[in-house]
Amino acid sequence: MAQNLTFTMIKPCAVRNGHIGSILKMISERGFRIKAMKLTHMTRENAEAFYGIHAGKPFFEGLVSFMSSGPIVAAILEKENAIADFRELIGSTNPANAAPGTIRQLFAESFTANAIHGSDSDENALIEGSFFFSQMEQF
Ligand code: IDP
Ligand code: MG
Repeated sequence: MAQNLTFTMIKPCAVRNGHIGSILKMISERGFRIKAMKLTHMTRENAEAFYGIHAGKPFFEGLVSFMSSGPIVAAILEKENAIADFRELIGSTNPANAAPGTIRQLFAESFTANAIHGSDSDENALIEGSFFFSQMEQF
């Protein structure tokens, strides 16, 4: 896949708390273009599969319950250097360590309920985007 795409989810906590608009504004102002987007709801099975790499870790059960607890916004974003720039925009996984002005620092509720997902590599962006968008390979 081209190196200018990433996959994101606005997680259930941020949707519940009414932050979709604020987060999309930050994403847009940082220069990302939305290539595909939908409001959807992961089942427990979807969340177990999506986060399969974390199976067996102490936080896995809580993560799966949380991610299937309400609607999410899934999206494919395009920008030069998308993976790294988006990880910078969202901030550290643990919001307690997230830099000021990052999405997680502003909107996270907890380590697990940390407002937003961002892919960590081009390869995973393709895998994760394909999980939600059948046309992923065409972008
Ligand atoms: P990332 O989302 O920043 O890439 P990962 O290590 O891939 O972080 O973990 C996936 C998600 O699992 C995190 O975004 C967070 O919601 C949750 N998570 C990761 N590590 C912990 C932890 O130590 N405690 C609680 N939740 C965690
Ligand atoms: Mg990750």
